[in-house]
Amino acid sequence: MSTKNSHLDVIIVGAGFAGLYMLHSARKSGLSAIVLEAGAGAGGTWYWNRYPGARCDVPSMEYSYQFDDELQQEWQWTERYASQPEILSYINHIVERFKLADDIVFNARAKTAHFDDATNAWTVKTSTNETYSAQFCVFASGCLSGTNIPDIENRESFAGQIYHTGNWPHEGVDFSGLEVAVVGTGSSGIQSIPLIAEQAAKLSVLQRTPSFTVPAHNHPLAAEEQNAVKSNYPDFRTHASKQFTGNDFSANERLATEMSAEEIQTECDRRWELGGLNWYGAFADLLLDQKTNDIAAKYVNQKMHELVRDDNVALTLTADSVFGCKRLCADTDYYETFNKPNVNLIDLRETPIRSFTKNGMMIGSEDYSFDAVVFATGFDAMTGALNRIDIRGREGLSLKDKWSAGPLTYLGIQTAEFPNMFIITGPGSPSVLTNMLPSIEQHVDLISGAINHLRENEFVSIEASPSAETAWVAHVNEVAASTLLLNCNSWYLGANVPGKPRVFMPYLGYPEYVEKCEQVVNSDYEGFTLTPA
Ligand code: NA7
Repeated sequence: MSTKNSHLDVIIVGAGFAGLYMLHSARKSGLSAIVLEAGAGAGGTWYWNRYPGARCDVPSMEYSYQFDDELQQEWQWTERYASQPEILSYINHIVERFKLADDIVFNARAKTAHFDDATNAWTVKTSTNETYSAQFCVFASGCLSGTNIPDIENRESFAGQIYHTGNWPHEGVDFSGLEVAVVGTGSSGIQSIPLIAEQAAKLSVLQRTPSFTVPAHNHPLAAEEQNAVKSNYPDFRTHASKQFTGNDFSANERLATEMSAEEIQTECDRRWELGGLNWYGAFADLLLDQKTNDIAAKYVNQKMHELVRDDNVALTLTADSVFGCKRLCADTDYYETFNKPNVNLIDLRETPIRSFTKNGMMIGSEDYSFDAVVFATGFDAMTGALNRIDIRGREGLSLKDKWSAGPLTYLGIQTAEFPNMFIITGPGSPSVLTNMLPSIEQHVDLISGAINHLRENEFVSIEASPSAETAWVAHVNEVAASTLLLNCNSWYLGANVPGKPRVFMPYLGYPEYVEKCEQVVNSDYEGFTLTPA
C-alpha cells in the first residue's frame, strides 16, 4: 500500500457505510485518505452483527446510498427489508465498484488518536503498532459498535458457550439439541429469538423490559415494486428527507386528539398492516402527547394478546413503557414463538439473574441449566466506540474526560478543542433517529465541503467554538425535552449501560437539522473557528 505510514490528508476510522463513503468523497476531492478498520472486512455493524435473523428495520430501497445514481438504479434488492448477508454483499460490491480496498487497512483497530497543536495534524496509532498522520481525522466508528455485555458474577465458571449478537461467529452457530438462553429483548433479541427457537431443544428468553414490537411484514421485493421507486428515485429520496426521521413513511399530519375513535382505529389498523417503523408516522403527536401514545401502546399490546395463547406469558410480554421511546422493534413471528412448547419466558424483573454457574445461571432462586447463553444486550451506543479510543485534542485534552458528563458537540459533527476532527453521525446529530444512510451521506458531504473550503481559502484548521457547542447541546436537550423520549430507559439516553451519564444523545428532526447545516455553511461556517495558514 503506497500511502501507508506517510502523511495523509485524511485518516478515517471505520469501514462501515460512513467510512466507505467518506473515503470515496475524499478521493473525489483529490485528497489522500486511508481507512483504518478493526475487522478483516468492510461493513461495520453489518460485518459484526451476523446473528440469526439480523436484518435492517429500514426498507432496503431506502437503506442504500443515493450518491451515485447508476449504483442505485443497478443494484437489485431481493426483500423489503434486507438481511445482514445481503447488506454485506451490497457493501462489498461498493468496495469493489469504487476500488476502495486499496486505501483500507483491515485488522487495524485505532487505539490512540492525538492532535498536535504545533502542526495542526492528527496521529493515529493502531493495534498493529502502525502510525498514521494526517491533517484531518474523521471518526466513522459507528453509533452501535461498542458491545454492551452485562457484568454477571462467575462468568468464567460457565462451561457452556457465550455469544453476543453484535460479535457473532462468522461460521455461524448450530444450536440444534441445545438448551439456550437469550438475554435481552430489544431488536437483536426479537429478530434472533424466533430462529434460535426453531433450532434449540429448549430456549429460555430472559426479559428485563418487554419491548413494543410490530410485524415487519417482510416479503420478497417484486420487480414492479422496485421499479416504481427506481423510476422516480430522486423524488422518493426528497420525500423521505422531508420527514422528521428521514424515512419514507407517510406521516399522518393530524393529532390523534383531532380524530374520531373510528379514524384512530382505522389508522392503527393501517399501520399494523403497513408494518415496521411506519408506526412513528401514525399520529403527529405520537411522541408528544402521552394520551395519544397510550392509544398506540394499547393497540399493539392488544394485538400481542391475540397472538400469544398463554395469558400469563402475554402478561409478561405486555410492554408498559412509552410507545416508540425505546426504538420500536419490527419482527417476524416474535410473539408466535412464545406458543412453542420449547420456549420459556423468564421475567428478570421478578427474578433477576444472580450469577453464572458451571452449568447455566442462577436466576431468582432457581438453578437453570444452559449449554449456550446469547447476550442480545445491545451497545454502549453513540459514545462507546469513540470512548474506547484514546482521543486527545488540544494540549492533550482527553475526549473521554471532556465527555464524562455526556457528549458535547456542535451539530454532532465536531467537538470544541479537537480541531480538524470530525465525527460522522455523532451524538447531537439526527443519526440513529433517522435512516442512517442519508444521514451519513449528509454528514460526509458536509465534512468534505468543509475540508474543500479550508483548502480553497488557505485555512489550516476548523474547530467548533465552545459557545456554539454549548448552545447546540442546549437545543438538542430542549427538543428532546419537548417529547416523550426522555420517559424511558433507552440507549438513546445511555440508560442501558450502568454508570453512563443519562443524556439524550441524538437530535430529533432531520429536515430542521439539514436546514441548520445549510445555514451554517452559507454563513461562512458560523459557529466554527477557521484558522488561517
Ligand atoms: P437494545 O435495543 O439495547 O436491547 C438490549 C436488550 O438487552 C434490552 O431488552 C435490554 O433490557 C436488555 N439488557 C441489557 N442489559 C441487560 C442486563 N444487564 N440484564 C438483562 N437484560 C439486559 O439492543 P439491540 O442490539 O437489541 O438493538 C440495538 C439497535 O440495533 C436497535 O435499536 C436497532 O436500531 C438496531 P432493558 O430494555 O435495558 O431493560
